Amino acid sequence: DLHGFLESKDHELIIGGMFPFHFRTILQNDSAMEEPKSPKCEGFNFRSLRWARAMIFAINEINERIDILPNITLGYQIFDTCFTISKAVEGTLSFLTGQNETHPNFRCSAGAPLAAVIGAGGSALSIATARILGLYYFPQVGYASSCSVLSDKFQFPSFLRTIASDTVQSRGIAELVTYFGWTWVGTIAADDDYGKYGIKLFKEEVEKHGVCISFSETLPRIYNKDSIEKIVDTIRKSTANIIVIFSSDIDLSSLMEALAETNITGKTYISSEAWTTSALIANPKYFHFLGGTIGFAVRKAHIPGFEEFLHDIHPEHGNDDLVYEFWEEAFNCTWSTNRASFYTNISSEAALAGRKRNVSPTPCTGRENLNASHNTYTDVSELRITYNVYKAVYTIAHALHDLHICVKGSGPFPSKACAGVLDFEPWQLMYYLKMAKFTMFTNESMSFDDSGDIKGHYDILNWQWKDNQTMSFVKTGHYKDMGGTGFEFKIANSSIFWNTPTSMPPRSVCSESCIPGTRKGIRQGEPVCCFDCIQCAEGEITNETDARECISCPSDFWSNSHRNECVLKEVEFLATDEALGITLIFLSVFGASLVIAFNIVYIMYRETALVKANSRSLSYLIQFSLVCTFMTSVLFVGKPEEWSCMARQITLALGFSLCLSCILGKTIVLMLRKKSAKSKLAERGHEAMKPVYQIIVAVIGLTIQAGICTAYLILFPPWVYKNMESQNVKIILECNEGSIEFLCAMFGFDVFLAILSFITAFIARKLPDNFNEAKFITFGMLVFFIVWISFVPAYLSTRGKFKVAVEIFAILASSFGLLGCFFVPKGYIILLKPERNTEEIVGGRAATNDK
Ligand code: TCR
Repeated sequence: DLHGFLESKDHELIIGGMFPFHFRTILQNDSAMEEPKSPKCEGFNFRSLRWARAMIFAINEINERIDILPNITLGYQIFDTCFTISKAVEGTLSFLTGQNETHPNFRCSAGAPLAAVIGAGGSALSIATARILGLYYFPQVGYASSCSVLSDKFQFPSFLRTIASDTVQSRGIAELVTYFGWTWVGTIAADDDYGKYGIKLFKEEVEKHGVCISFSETLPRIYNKDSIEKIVDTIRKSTANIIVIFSSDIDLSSLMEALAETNITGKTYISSEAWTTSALIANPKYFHFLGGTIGFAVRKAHIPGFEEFLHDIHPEHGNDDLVYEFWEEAFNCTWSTNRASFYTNISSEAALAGRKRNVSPTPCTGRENLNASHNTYTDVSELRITYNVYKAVYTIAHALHDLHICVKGSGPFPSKACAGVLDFEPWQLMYYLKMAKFTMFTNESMSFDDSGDIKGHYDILNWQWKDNQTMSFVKTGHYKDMGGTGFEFKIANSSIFWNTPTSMPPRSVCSESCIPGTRKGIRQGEPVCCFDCIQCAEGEITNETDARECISCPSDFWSNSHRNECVLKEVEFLATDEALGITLIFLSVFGASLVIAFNIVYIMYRETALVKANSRSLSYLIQFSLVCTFMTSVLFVGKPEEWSCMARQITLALGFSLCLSCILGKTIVLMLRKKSAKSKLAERGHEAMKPVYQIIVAVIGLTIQAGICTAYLILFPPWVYKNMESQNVKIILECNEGSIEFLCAMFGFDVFLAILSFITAFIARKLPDNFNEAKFITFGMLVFFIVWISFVPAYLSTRGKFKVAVEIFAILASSFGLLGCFFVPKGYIILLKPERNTEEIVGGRAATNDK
């Protein structure tokens, strides 16, 4: 049962190795009736034979070198793990016991001490074996076990590896995904520590950058049609175009087989290191959907002399069953001795597809030419894990060498002791392994950090079609761990082949990003990357893409129609250059000029009876006040200013109060005259009828109003107010009246005067003289009331600049009303009916004249 590759020679130290020469163990019909046997394996793995050969090659090299372990020959002992934990544990126990109770596959020079173990391939196996070896602090150097938990030195104290932890790779893949702006990715993990931890780390990393996971699937450990179908279905249904797969090629093959039968295309796969350069997956029949795959791979190296060494293999030169099996697989023939059947009778390809191998009738001759056949074993174009194995051997050799050259008296161990190279304790070698520092022939410097890992350095490979029949892995970038959280990420976009219809990088987002003016609206129960874009409400904007919230515009601003900018609100007021404003100004100027015209007529005809009959100064005062009221409406037009706000209300109130108190004076006189005519108290009545008293009434009225106005201006002056509430899109520039109470008092007083005049005029209306002046005044007052009563609802129901216009209309209407009722009839007589302008007709009371 002992087999070895090396010619017999005395070996002083043994290095153990564990490689997955087979894909799986054969399911055994369990029976408790017989002694249990170690299960057989099936599916020959060419790739790991190359790895194992690299180990032997490195050992041979070291044995020949005189600078490393010059007088010591290394041997090896290699076990097949069959990609199964139980087999790996079995091998480990054999290493530790040194017994051949369990069957070792490769063994050389039994009896020599075992220095360290290289292996055991996949992480799950290494975790299992490292727990056992860790109990004895037995050195183990992994070459492909990259799972992050193996960095934990508390659990795995004696485990070192020549591959970086997956933390780095996951971070690198996350970087790649964010680099291309993919925010919607699916993940598939193998059902082992490698897949699960790798995807977990990837997710953690990628979620920091706001990427969402569309689906997470786990590949079944043991082939299961239903679960594979389910995964295929998920991939088909998902809108994610990027799928990250963390799995070994062996576990992945059944999924790829299933995918090849569907017509799912347009997906870009991101491969983890374990299947990036796998010949099993990079198969031409998968190319239509796997082309364009981007993968991470550990550094590769060209090992000089290794190719020749690989070819230097022949079953009849060594005496190992494995080589017979290899030969049968490579040349599809059968050895008459049928030695290989010890291991398997199902070929690798056939085994993977679940078919029975049809035993080839061609007998092997031993003269088959390995150079002519191309298989994974002889392919030296992608020596990556192979190089890791090579490095692992060198690490052990260097550590042994350091241990060997220890100078007595200055050693690292208690009381400065050294360890003997042929009788050291495992922990003593462990010490040197951790401290190992050397440079490989590739100039790569090797050293381990505290967790026994090396620095991550990955090539980023792109799967491209070469000559329409082979897949080539084109290096398009690299990812390098710089320690801490630093890294170097470079990718040459132009050299990437994308398997998309446009040959452009695929997009993979759940929802396209929201343009400025819209915000992200979450969809209940869906990942954050899936959202609806909702337009901002009026008055709110967003000026960036993918905004979460709209921001309200500042108070002077309003949103534009695209909702991506705040624009200054339009300021509204009754301007002097718009039609309405001009018309109103024109009307008021016209009214004022009419009044002035009457004034001129009065002056010109001042000696006529009619003018004389009415006290002249009072008439002039009324004319003056009407000019004032007419002109105040001009103050209402134009941009409101502090002064115009104050002036408009004051002049209006004062103007009306002057006008009305003059009229009141007049109507009082008329009323008294009527009374005195009745009561024959003519003389006393005359007293009261003196124009002076009329003026006094006017002055009193004006003074009271002036008092109210002053108090108003001092206590609560009106101010310019930007009204933003009543309309969103506009700022209405208006005068805020300050105190409504005072305003009411002012105009209330005017109304009070008007009511008094109305009453007095009404009483005096039947007075025959003065050509019915009282009647006209009554009528004028009525006009005044009607105008201002209708003003209130009109004013309250209008907005913005029309509010002001309504007020102007009221002012103009009442002023015209007063003008019309007061001066027009008189003017008519003075100008057109001078024959009636005689003392008799006017009333013959010259005494009322103010002269
Ligand atoms: N780490 C994997 C196994 C693995 C592998 C590979 C297997 C890696 N690279 C290449 C075959 C070929 C990386 C693990 O399980 O840790």
